[in-house]
Amino acid sequence: MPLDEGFPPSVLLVDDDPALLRAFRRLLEADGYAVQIAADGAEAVALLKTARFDVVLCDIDMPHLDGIAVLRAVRASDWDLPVVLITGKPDVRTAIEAVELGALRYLVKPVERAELLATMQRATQLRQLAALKRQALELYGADHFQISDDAGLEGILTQAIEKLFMAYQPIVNFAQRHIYAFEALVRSGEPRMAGPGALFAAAEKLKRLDQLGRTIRGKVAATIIATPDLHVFVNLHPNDLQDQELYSKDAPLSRVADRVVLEITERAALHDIPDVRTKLTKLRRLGSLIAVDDLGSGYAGLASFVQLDPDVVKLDMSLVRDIHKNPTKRRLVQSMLAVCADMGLLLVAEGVETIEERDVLCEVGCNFLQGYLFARPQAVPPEVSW
Ligand code: G
Ligand code: MN
Repeated sequence: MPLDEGFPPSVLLVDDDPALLRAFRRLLEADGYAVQIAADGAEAVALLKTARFDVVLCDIDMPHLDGIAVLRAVRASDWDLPVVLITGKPDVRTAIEAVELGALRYLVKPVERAELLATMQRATQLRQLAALKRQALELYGADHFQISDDAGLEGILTQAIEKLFMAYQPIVNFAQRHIYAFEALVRSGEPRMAGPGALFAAAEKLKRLDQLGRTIRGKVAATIIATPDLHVFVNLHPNDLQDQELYSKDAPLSRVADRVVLEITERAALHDIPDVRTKLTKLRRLGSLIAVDDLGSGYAGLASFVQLDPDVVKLDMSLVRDIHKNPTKRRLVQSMLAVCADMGLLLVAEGVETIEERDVLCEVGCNFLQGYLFARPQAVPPEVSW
């Protein structure tokens, strides 16, 4: 799939074995890629400085500068460039380093033709998604909220957690006039910390994020247990991923995990969280699906998207707002839908407020919608008037 209309995806191919270099090059060119070759790590690093590539396919075992060093050089400046590593001598140390540095795949020689081409296709799709996200971010920026400096913060947070409740907003399949699920959104009856921004800022400052996350999950679990057939999207804060309670079989939300989609926002970086992949595997084993939230708003690089390997993608509402007046947004959303469909991901558009926005989203084929147009978040999961 071309990244720029009319241009084939460009690949930097690095291997110190000339025969393999020739064989891979022939294979990739036959599959429609534009290939540049480098015979060692140093040459690859030099090329990376002068040319733009969509994917790097690199041997690990090379003299002087090996594949891991090339990957490190890429990551020093670019978290979005997919790097596929190949090795004849797989070992745990390089595999771990490869994952930590956000390598897309670690292939072991001899590499099957089909596996290589499938990996390259996925790499190209991810590169395309990353490029679209960057465009969205450049066009529509990101929001910030302010952290309050109030001395009485501790007491206010305690009050706010006591008065915590969840509001539920439907995610609809509009084509079928059917409620697909609900997103649970945290609210508090304490007016000084009524919403997630203020609650999480205070909890972070006071190191009470575990308490806040557990309270939220406990409330959602209670509602799910009490409501037959209720499926809920639950927002996770990056801190929640560090809390062992999240992974416990006996935790309230784990007991209903097959009715839960966990949303992880793009707004926060996941680089500092160790073993994200293992953590998500545990959550999937408990029965949850994973969604990337606020796509198109965050600074998170491609590596975090790969690590999350989501089932669902939620488009940030900045891409939905006034989409009927803005052909660039429309094209961007259409392209994101195409990539998500290719990757087998469900795309949900958030923050739909008007009939005009809804109609354009439907026209481009985005059927899963959420927003005030259908229902405001409410303490009792609301009905939708179509
Ligand atoms: O980051 P996340 O996508 O989880 O946050 C969703 C937030 O957006 C919630 O606070 C919710 O109340 C709000 N929201 C939901 N629907 C709409 C909408 O149609 N318009 C606007 N402006 N906000 C919305
Ligand atoms: Mn969300």
